[in-house]
Amino acid sequence: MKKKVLSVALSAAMVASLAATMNVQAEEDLIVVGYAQVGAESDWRTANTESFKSTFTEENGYKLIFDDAQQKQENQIKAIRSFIQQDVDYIVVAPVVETGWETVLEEAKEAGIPVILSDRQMQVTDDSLYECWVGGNFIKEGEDAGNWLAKYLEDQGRGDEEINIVTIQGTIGASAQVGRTEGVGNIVKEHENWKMLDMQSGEFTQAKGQEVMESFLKSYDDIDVVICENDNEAFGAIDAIKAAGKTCGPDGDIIVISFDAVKAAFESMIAGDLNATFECNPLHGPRVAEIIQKLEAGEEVEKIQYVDESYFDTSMDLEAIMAERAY
Ligand code: GZL
Repeated sequence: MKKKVLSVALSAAMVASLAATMNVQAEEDLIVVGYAQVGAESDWRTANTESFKSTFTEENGYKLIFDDAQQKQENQIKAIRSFIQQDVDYIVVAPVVETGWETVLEEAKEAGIPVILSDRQMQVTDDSLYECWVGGNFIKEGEDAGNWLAKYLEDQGRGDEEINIVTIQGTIGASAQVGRTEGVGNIVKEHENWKMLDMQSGEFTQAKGQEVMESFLKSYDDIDVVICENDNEAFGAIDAIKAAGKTCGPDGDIIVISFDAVKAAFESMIAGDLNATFECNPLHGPRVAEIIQKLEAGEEVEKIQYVDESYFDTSMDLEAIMAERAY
């Protein structure tokens, strides 16, 4: 009997020392993070998910529990409740829409589990329900797009022309949709010769973006500009424009502007279809890990943390820029 006990003890010691040499932390030492992701609706979302999965690894000291809500708020709420039941160390949420979160955030607070918001924001009366938010400045993205259009038209000698615009919005109620629509609207108001003919949601997807653009083209025969609230909607809109026998891009009938600046958007600009895309950096994984490390160390964290963003258009050396980008 003693020999057996001895051999078990020896093998346990060997496993522990092997783990130590391989820098693999024991399960109980890992920081457990539950991530309630929106879905997999766009190239941006894919890059955002990859950023979390490549950051929150066991070798980096984390155990990631990942949930894809397929763009449904009820699925995200279910995921948060499951994270609470599993007593994770941190809950991270990319909220599909801004409202309807108070109850489940109260439950997380009750359970003593800190919540971090990534990407989109939540509207809550008590902002102590979450530690902080990290993401894009959506209103600024919209205003930058509007100002880019004004300069582009000016440079084309169309500064005083009557300009008809349609907008394919994102998921209604999502921060990115709310902010981009507001931002573009702020600039449209500054130009009395611009007319916003129509706005409809394309749900941030290519298929719905194409469908909405098809309906716009049937309703209006004089569209000059389409604003797409993400790149995937723009890809769908471009397909619809071409199918209707019209052209788009720098020398086309319709100017196409979008948001995100994913790799496929660079390819579309290089192909001469998309005019410009306004960046919304999806690489939130490292930023959230930095926040968690600060919280672990008992440090204060900024409540609102914007990521760095830019824009890209066909006047730039897009091949060279694309070669340097991470997504
Ligand atoms: C922006 C993000 C948006 C992207 C879309 O931070 O919430 O959701 O712009 C994605 O591509 O679907």
